[in-house]
Amino acid sequence: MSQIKQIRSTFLEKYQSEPLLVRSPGRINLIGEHTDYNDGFVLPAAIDKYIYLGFAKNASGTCRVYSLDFEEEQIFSLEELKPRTGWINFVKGVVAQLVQGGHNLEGFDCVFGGDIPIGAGLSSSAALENGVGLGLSELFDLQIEKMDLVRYSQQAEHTFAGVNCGIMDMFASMMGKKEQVIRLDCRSLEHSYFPLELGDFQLLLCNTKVAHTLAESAYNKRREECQEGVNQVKQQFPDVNSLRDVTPQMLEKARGEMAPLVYQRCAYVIQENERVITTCNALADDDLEAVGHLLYGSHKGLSEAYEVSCPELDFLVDYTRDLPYVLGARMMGGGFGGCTLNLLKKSATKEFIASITGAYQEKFGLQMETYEVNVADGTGVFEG
Ligand code: GAF
Repeated sequence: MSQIKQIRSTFLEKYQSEPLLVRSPGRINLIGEHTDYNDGFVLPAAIDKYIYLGFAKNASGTCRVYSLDFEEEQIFSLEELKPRTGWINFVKGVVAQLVQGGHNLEGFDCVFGGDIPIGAGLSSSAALENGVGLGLSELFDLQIEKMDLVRYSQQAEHTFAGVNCGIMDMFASMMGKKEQVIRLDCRSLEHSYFPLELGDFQLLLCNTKVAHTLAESAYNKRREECQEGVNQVKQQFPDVNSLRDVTPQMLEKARGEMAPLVYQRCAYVIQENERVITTCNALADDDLEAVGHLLYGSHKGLSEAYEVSCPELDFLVDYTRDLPYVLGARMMGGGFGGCTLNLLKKSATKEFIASITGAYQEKFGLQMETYEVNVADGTGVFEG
């Protein structure tokens, strides 16, 4: 049964009504990792892997939410909007933001499920948060701007999931456009769309199927290290507000005052920002070989300087280096597991999947998954 049919039939069975339907995508990020919370640049896109959600009012003060994937219902009152554990936080967190934002909510029922692999770094949580925000805005006719919904999703993540994330994931999921990557300035939120024309090449994700527990604490730690770097540079250059404002020369001048690790983290972020700009130029010139080199450069920085990779991700990237049909590869997202992003020749995809899957199985005893993704539209009401 299709996801949509399943949502409808579960909704009817559990809540006896016909739901309003919303579709919310996961995301990839071509390049620009750990730059978003440093006011920098990123180059993400929404993908054709989705969470589908159904909503209906229930004329009470109670919210009943059913997850198809977890086969579990959770119920909460609009009077009691405190974090719990597990998936419900992504729903409750957004509801809390809407209430705090002064929007008039009443009780509702919701059923959701989808095909974004969980824990793969494809932002299933941002997709869920956006879907909840947009769905409730439509259901209660709140007419909330998409950009405000993006902010509510980010705040939900900070306050209910405990991850001090940047804005990239929810922005890409909400604002995505078919066949276009988004060049986003995470400071001003100015953005432009770039057609992703890969010709004989394509993007392929390899899912390590690992999600190391370090991820959340290390993520928050990296943010702190970047902030420490900014504070030190600021002593000599008072106009600096984030790493976005710091040039390599400024960083060198402040180096003496900095712990070596802080310097290393900041240097990575400054270089990665540069790589986003260079990648946009290479895409505009149809120079996919250059894009491939930049992907490898990003991975090296993430692995060696920012230290957010892991043996499984490094193995998958290293494996591609001698393959003539792969132009570039890198870990994608926060790190410590999840997916690598590979830019490779379409005609070699089958051969690539067979050989890398076998090698990964042999090395780690794990069955890797691969996804051929297409770039898709962002969160919206689903009329199908
Ligand atoms: C995670 C975060 F949620 C994003 O905000 C971003 O920082 C990313 O890691 C790293 O680029 O996905």
